[in-house]
Amino acid sequence: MSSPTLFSPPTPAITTAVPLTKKILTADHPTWCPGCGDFAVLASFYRVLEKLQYPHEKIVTFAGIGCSSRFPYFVNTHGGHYIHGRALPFAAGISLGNDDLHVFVFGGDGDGFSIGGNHLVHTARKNVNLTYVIMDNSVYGLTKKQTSPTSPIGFKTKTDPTGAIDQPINPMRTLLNTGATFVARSHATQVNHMVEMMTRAAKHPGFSVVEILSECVEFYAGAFDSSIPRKGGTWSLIQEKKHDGTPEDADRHDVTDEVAAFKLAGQAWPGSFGVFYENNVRKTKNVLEAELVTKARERTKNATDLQLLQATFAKMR
Ligand SMILES: Cc1ncc(C[n+]2csc(CCOP(=O)(O)OP(=O)(O)O)c2C)c(N)n1
Ligand code: SF4
Ligand SMILES: [Mg+2]
Repeated sequence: MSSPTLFSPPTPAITTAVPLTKKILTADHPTWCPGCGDFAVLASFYRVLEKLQYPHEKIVTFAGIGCSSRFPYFVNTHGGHYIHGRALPFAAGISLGNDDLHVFVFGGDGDGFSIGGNHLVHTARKNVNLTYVIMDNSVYGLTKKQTSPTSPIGFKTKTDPTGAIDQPINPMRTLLNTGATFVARSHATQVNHMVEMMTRAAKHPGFSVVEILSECVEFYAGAFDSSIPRKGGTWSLIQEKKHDGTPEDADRHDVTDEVAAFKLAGQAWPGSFGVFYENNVRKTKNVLEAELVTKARERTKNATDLQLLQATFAKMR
């Protein structure tokens, strides 16, 4: 299970001629436990792709290791299942080398915030054009209940049998701090909301990230009940500014205001859901690299790669 695999979709001829449907996009039978929140994230992602109708051969789904990271197996697109915590640098390379692809990365709270935390910071700050979906269940699910970086203090696990003692990270503050240019939060019990957040993230030019609270029914049942209305919880949606000149608009959230986003991120648990931050001004690394290449081509008078190599060897003689 934990050996990394790179794979192409099982269907031999992917064509852009037929509209993408859930049937076409379904690759394998999900092996998650019955009731796992990740099923709803997958169902929502099918809907996102049905909505966006990207050319099938231009979609890539990628992941590290974890229950949530099995995601690409269940989506019939190009993709890969890679090393725990290392999906982002690999996916960044895919995006930077093939700017016409739509790159999606999936993972868990452990994969993203723990072992892959450093990669998250650097992929985000570079504003690589890809979408990262973190399925946060506040536990290590695949390895059967260890404390994760989002487990609350007191949560009893195999690594903390008397209850977690370390301060958990605040995912929204952490993501905002990385320099990600699109940061949103959703919940696996809210399919329409997930579809909206993932669609906006996919359309965002740059590094977009959506944290989705997705319950692990096996090892942390009830973790997110406080944000599920039918279980007595509070579902608090971020009201975004409409710029309509009405007095009530003054109290709405400006998604371009980083300070306001940090303030929202500091709310008491279970906090709010929606888009915390969106910056469409900062250039992506994809664009910056393309500019570098263009300038270099101009400087070298559009010499071919072979000519450049030969010139370099000639200098070394
Ligand atoms: C380099 C490496 N370290 C540790 C592991 C063991 N391991 C596999 S998944 C995982 C944590 C999974 O937790 P999370 O990322 O939250 O995903 P979930 O299973 O909860 O969806 C760990 C520690 C591994 N496979 N590879
Ligand atoms: S162990 Fe938890 S996260 Fe993993 S499939 Fe089962 S319910 Fe989902
Ligand atoms: Mg987890």
